[in-house]
Amino acid sequence: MAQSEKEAALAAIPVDGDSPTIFDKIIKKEIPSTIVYEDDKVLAFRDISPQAPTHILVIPKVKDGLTGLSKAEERHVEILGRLLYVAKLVAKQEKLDDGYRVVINDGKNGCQSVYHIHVHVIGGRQMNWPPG
Ligand code: TR5
Repeated sequence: MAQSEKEAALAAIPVDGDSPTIFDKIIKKEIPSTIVYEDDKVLAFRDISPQAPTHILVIPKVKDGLTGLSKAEERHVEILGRLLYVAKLVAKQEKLDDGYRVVINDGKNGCQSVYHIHVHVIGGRQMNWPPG
């Protein structure tokens, strides 16, 4: 049986600093992904296990210690802003004109499974609140 998102998150071992994750291989194009946006600093690609008709991950190309939001420092302010701006750009590109959800999972309780900061852009259906 396939591992659920929650099981994957609980099983994930947080990595420190700049230790590589699967996202490094996606950035280097060593493993395939469906890229929907790319610039010199940011990559956005479709989530392999979509939770809605549109589910995109927006990541920095250079992690610079930013394994998750809780590790953010002053030097990360610019890239954090850029990740959110690109989230907006891809939502527009995907025509999520009726709205969408932007999520950053952090740590075990936040169900983070990949320790390279990423912004989920999820849309194409009605979201619920509160989240589970
Ligand atoms: O749980 P968090 O917030 O850490 O989100 C990590 C996300 O990465 C999940 O939604 C996964 O489905 C997604 N993911 C994991 C892999 C992967 C991916 N998205 C695209 N391509 C992927 N590959 C090739 N390999 C993964 N292990």
